[in-house]
Amino acid sequence: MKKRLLFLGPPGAGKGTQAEMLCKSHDLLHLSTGDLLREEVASGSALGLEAAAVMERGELVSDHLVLSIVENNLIGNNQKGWLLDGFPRNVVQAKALKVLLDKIKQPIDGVVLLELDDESLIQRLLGRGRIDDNEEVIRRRLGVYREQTIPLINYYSNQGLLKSVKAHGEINHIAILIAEVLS
Ligand code: B4P
Repeated sequence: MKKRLLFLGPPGAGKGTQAEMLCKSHDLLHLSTGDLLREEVASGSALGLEAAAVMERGELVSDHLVLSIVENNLIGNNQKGWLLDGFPRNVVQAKALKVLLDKIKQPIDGVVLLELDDESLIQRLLGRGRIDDNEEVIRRRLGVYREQTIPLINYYSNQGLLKSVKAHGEINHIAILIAEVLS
């Protein structure tokens, strides 16, 4: 199975849910920029306070902050592979990631796009109820996804790396579909 992976998809598509399962079963390092940012917020650091306000509005945290978090966690990792969940989220982040991965000689070998319709996304996120999971903020996050993250679909598809998976239905069924496209 491919071992250096990205998960792309709209908020609520299940990136975090599926990434956790796949990383456990295949001993991959799971790097979720959303989780790492929430840890930064919980620590009460100055950077965390800045990130909290941005996340509560449903916007993207600065590329600089996210990139330094990813770099710190990827360099020195000695697991068999890694899965970046929710990163990159725009073309600037994708290009910076390429520079980093070229430096450490660990190219991406697969990108999984989880696809789900807006109404299902909204229902899932309202059901979870995190601070940024109210309807107004969810709609803003979907807008940010369309404007900034969707261009990455062509970016990775042009490199022959993209595999799409329909992310509706049972969690275990989706996990099987993901394993199939990565085998
Ligand atoms: P993230 O933490 O990445 O969260 P997400 O995209 O909203 O959720 P995800 O797709 O992982 O959904 P999940 O599995 O949890 O981002 C939050 C914020 O952090 C962003 O808005 C941004 O501000 C900031 N951020 C993160 N990365 C950034 C970056 N690179 N640059 C800048 N800013 C960044 O699933 C959602 C719910 O659905 C859960 O309740 C789950 O249980 C449920 N679910 C999952 N699969 C299901 C299924 N098959 N059926 C039914 N329910 C399901």
